[in-house]
Amino acid sequence: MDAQSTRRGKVLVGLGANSPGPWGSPAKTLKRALRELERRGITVEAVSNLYETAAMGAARQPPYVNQVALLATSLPAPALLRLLKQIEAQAGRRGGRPWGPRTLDLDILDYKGMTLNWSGSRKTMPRARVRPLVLPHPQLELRPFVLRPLLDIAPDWRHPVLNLSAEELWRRVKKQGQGSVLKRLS
Ligand code: PH2
Ligand code: MG
Ligand code: MG
Repeated sequence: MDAQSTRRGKVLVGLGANSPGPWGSPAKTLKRALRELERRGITVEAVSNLYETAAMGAARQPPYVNQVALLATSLPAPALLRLLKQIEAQAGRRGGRPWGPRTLDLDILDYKGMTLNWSGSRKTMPRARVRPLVLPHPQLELRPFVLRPLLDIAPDWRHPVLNLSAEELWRRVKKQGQGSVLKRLS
């Protein structure tokens, strides 16, 4: 990891849940996850509204609650990822199918503008058991459930590879008719 990663900087994280767990409903679980991050020394600088979104990419499953948060941290990306996985486990997340229902999903969408293992908007996700960290998060540019909440807190954020803003990406997915998401919950 280069020196940039140990400086305090901005990180975007996507939160999602579509199954109740030990922390309660999906909405309660997301709220608690943000508290856990703060308890571990991460600054939560901004949070989006909550959105109820149709499950994408997997056979019939309950709708998700999704949110995006802007964090500030000096943790290097791999350490932050480990922390997110710990919080997912605390929230009752167990292995399961890669895109199956989950009590909590925490994804690093953007880590200080860094690019790592990114190989384009692939149609398929790697199914390997241990997946390498990919930055920015793969396919975020195709996902209304990420782009809409992102727009709440960082409309001018630019995709580090595609160099399009959140606003431009959101307009693109809406035009392609993939924007069937969304009910604002908060
Ligand atoms: N996450 C997935 C797969 N599909 N669909 C919605 N609406 N929201 C998600 O967070 C989501 C999904 C894999 O992580
Ligand atoms: Mg995810
Ligand atoms: Mg995930």
